[in-house]
Amino acid sequence: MSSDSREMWAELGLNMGKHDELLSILGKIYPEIYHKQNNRPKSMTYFDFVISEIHGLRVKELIDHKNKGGKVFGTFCLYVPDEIINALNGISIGLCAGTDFSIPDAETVLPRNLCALIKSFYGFKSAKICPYFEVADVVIGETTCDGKTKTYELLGNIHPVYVIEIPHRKNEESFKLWRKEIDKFIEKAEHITGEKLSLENLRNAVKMNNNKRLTLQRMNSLRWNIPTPISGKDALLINQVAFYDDVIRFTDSVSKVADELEERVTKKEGTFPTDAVRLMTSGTPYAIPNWKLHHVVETSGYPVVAEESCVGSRYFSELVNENADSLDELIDNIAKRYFNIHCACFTPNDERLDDIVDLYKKSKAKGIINYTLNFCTPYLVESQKIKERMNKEGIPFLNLESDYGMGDVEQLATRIQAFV
Ligand code: BJ8
Repeated sequence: MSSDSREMWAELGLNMGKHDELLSILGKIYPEIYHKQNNRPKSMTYFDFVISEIHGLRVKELIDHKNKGGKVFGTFCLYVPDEIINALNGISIGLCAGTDFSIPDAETVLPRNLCALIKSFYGFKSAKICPYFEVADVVIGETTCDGKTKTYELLGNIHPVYVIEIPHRKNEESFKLWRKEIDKFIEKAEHITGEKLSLENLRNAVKMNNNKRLTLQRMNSLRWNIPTPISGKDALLINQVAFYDDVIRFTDSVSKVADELEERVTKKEGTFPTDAVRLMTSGTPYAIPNWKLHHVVETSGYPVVAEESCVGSRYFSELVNENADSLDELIDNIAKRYFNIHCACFTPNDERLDDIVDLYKKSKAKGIINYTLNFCTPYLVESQKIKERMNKEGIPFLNLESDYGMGDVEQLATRIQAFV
């Protein structure tokens, strides 16, 4: 990292000692996990560069955006509508939440038996080790799981927070509540940015985000070929970077990866042998830099070919209907698209079971690893329903629970090998 970046972090008030330590850990694990892979697509160079500058250039871009009058919105959940933020000259950033490095700081305030993702993000803020957090004008929280809902109350004491209420049932009354929540969010976002939503700026933002999701669909569906032309780890990295890179540049870079993968498919060139046992995952999100499960699975010799996850199919499988004659109609279309995300925070959530079966068939996987972060009640309990459905469908299924620590890596590898 350049000395300019160090100056920038100091100005943001980061805890420089801890931040250096974090970057040094990342600097060691990334080459180990990523560079040692077989036959990576050349177009992944862009994503290697993004990681090498993870707290540098992108943070600088956000500061430049703010200096020109724009705003930055930090988020932790798929239910926060990016289109509205972008239409109002805001940038939406998925904040750091994927490492145990920040967890000891969080545990001075939060209970230990809470999901790692929540503790990780709280620790990033309380210990001042995430430049994105310090750049964010506001964090947009949501009432999804109880852990996040209550943590946003505490977070509100140390950072500006606005919480969107997420209904938990998929019926007409809940949709009406959701639509009102979107209106309230628009009002808040207009107030923060000083901009006004119009049919034109919202339509542009919808198009831009649809394009991004379509490109992710294209890249991810190329993984379904045999042999798979890209490792699950590389695909995961792309799906993670989606949350904080510039939308247009990111879309362009993913498109280049997809072009290269198409060529590989034509030549039957893969990253794993044609007869390698293909696996897909379902479950809780993989916030960057949580590469643990994919690393364990793929170093055991099995390519991961799809993820039913918020860092995966739940993020890109649905688009916003662009056909709307009025602003109100377009907002309605956005509300519908987001209401149709099948998170376990909804009850019942049986559409998710269909999604998993559908992705399993399309990806030509041979088994599903259902991965849940420890203490995530909604996904842990829903695992039972998934198991019952997969048993009925005759789909091999393995339930794994883990956190961000590396202590269980060998045990995970043994269980995965036994499953295969
Ligand atoms: S739409 S999955 S991003 S809520 S893993 S913090 S649920 S205890 S992250 Fe999520 Fe939105 Fe749903 Fe997706 Fe709570 Fe579970 Fe932790 Fe979770």
